[in-house]
Amino acid sequence: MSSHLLHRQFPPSFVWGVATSSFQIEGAPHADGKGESIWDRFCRQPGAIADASNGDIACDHFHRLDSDLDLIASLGVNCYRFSIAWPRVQALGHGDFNPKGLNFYERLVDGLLRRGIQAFATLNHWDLPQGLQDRGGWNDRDTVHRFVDYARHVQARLGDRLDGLTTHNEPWVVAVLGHEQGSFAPGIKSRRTAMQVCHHLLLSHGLAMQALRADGATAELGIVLNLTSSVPATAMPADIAAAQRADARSRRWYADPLFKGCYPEEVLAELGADAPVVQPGDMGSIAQPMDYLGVNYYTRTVISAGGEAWDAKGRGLPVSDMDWEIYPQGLADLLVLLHRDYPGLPPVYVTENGGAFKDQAVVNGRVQDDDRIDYLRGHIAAVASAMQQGVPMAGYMVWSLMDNFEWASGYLKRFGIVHVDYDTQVRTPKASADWYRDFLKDWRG
Ligand code: IFM
Repeated sequence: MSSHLLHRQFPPSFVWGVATSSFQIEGAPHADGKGESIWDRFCRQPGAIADASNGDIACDHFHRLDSDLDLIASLGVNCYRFSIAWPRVQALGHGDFNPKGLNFYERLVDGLLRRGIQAFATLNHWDLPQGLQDRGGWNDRDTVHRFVDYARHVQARLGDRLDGLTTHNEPWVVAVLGHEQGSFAPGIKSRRTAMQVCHHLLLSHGLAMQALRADGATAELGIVLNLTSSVPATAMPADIAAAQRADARSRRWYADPLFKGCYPEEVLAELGADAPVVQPGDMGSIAQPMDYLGVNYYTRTVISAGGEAWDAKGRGLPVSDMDWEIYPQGLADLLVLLHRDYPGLPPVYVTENGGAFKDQAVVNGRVQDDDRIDYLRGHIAAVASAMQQGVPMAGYMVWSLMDNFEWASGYLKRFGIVHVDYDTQVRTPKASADWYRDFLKDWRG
């Protein structure tokens, strides 16, 4: 479908945004008494980050807030999704809150509202205060309560001006990459720990939802999951069963507790002694009604019973610079599956979707990233298709506003629709930014 017709598939109420996160763009690690985060610490471990970089400067967004807000407004989006760095608000994650810490986010939110843009804030996009990690981090049940206090503190100051408030971004990443594989902060390698961390993240989500509501929340409240569509490599029964197991581990392990109040039995059985300790009442606390579900989708996962990796690139299938297969149909399939599995599914935002590509250098003020335009157009069409199949879609947000610190890949991968020159901090909207702006202009009519 051409972009010209595609925009007509979306109602006037649809939310269109761009997304970022604090550690990936802000820099200013010590400004106004900010504390150390687990990512500040992790970046200093030799070999942890592909280009040995860190988040000390990143996109210097902290010092370029006003011009970055103008940049966001210039795209014509009606929403900006960002995250709040917990160690800015409470240096250690326990004890005193830092009254200066929220000034930056207050300026951010007020600046968005002045420009007619909705503010969608995330409380935890992975940069946990190191002071909490020193006490056991997400593996320690007390962190759950510290998170609830932090959530309430943020809401008390900003809640009246936020349109959306997300508890956690991608609990799978924190649990599995951070605590099982150890490739992300805090770099722990224990499945047992990972599963307990996961439970504590979900529990803190549920308890924070309850507390925020009790305090009179006006923003929409929800959580963001990174999900994939798990498909069997062949029609062989063994591959189909393996894909179902993968789906249970990667999708249902997170969504079942949120929407059904229980972990999938087959995953609990598979985990055995590594299953998390769940206290009486926890599952009920987790399963709070949500105003929305955020879904981050980048690629599908193809599963075979033998466990062989699916080499999309080797098979000549399109891949991004992360070597993730580009498969928009997987987004539609995933959204339809969520709608089928969870009756009463709340409105769904695609809170992240986008591609890293080896962009050409800036030539005459242009970066011609046609592959990213194709990626975005294909996935927006998949959202339209899901909507036609009855999924209550509410919005779509591009990952990312601008090139930024891509975690263990450092600055080597570029996801932005705006190019960042890290030597000069000059921002150059890519062709994909122009495409998105034009698309939104057509949609507004
Ligand atoms: O950059 C990340 C983001 O922080 C979380 N979701 C996936 C993106 C791309 O890897």
